This record gives sequence, C-alpha cells and structure tokens, in this order.
Amino acid sequence: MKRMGVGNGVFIVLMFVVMAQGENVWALEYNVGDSTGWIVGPVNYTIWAASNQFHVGDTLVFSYDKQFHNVVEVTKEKYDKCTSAAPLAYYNDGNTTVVLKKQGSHYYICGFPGHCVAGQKVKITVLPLPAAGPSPPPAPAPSPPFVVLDKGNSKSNTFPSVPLHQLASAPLLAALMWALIVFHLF
Ligand SMILES: [Cu+2]
Repeated sequence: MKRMGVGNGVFIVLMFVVMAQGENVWALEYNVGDSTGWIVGPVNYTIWAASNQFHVGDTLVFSYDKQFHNVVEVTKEKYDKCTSAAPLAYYNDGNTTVVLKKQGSHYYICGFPGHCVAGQKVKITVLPLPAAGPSPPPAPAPSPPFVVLDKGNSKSNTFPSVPLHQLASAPLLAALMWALIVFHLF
C-alpha cells in the first residue's frame, strides 16, 4: 500500500510538469478507418470520424495501397464535389501521417476516379487543445507578499523583504519532488 503513495506522487509530479510546459502531451494518433484503413467501400468515414474527437496536435494515419489510393486534402467545396484538382495537400506514400495543426474542419478525399463518390472521403473537425477547453485545474493563487513596499517611496529605508515562499520557485519545487521520487524508487 506504501507503493500507491509513490505512484500518486509520480502522477502529481507529471501533472505539474505537464502544466508547467503547457504542451499537448496527450496528442493521439488515429488510424483512419481503424484496422480497415483507407479504402473504398466498406468504411463509412463520416461515422468513423463522428466516433472520435480530434484535437490540435493529434495525428491522422492513412494506411492504403498506393497503387489504388491516395490522400488529397481539399477545400469543403471540392470535398462536396469530390474534386481533387489543385489540392491543399497531396500524399501517395501508402502510409500517410498528417499532424492536425489547425483547429477547424479539414477535408480529405481519395483522388482515384470514383473513390470519393463511393465514400472514400472524410471530414475531420479539429478541436482546440484540451488544456484550452472546459475546466483547466485552477492555478494556486499566489499569496500576497508579507510586506507591501510603497513603490512611490523609493527613499524608504526599510529593507526589501522577500517572502520565503517566493524564494521557493516552481522549477525548484519540481526538481525537489523528482529527487524525492527517485530516492523512493531506487
Ligand atoms: Cu481510393
């Protein structure tokens, strides 16, 4: 049962590091069409896309036989019309990885004749980073300094008083916590 304490500690530290870095470390990879991949026929990609949530930083993987398919990113108009002329992006490597960098709608079709019309097309709606979403954990409010120096009175002969809790900076705390956990584990 003591181990659980260490595990919780690791988790808390990880959360701390994640929040400190402000990066989307929860980025996910989605295989378009899951195990079936990017083909024409059996997969309804609209239903597939609706069953997933995509965020900025996530990755789409299109797996396909490049002899018979490709991946063409197009505008909404071209997506609706299944036209792949003058695409926004074009891939034909058979295993296409696309990082979703911008929030909003992205449209992908297969450029082979008839495939898009037959359903080989997918609209991906990219949501903002989870961190910018509904309820980020509230940051601990910094407590007010012990002594409020009168800024207007620079000739004040009181010594500037730096509260202890300001000396213990966040990185220092993180490092300290890491040291404690490493100490526990090894
Ligand atoms: Cu195709």
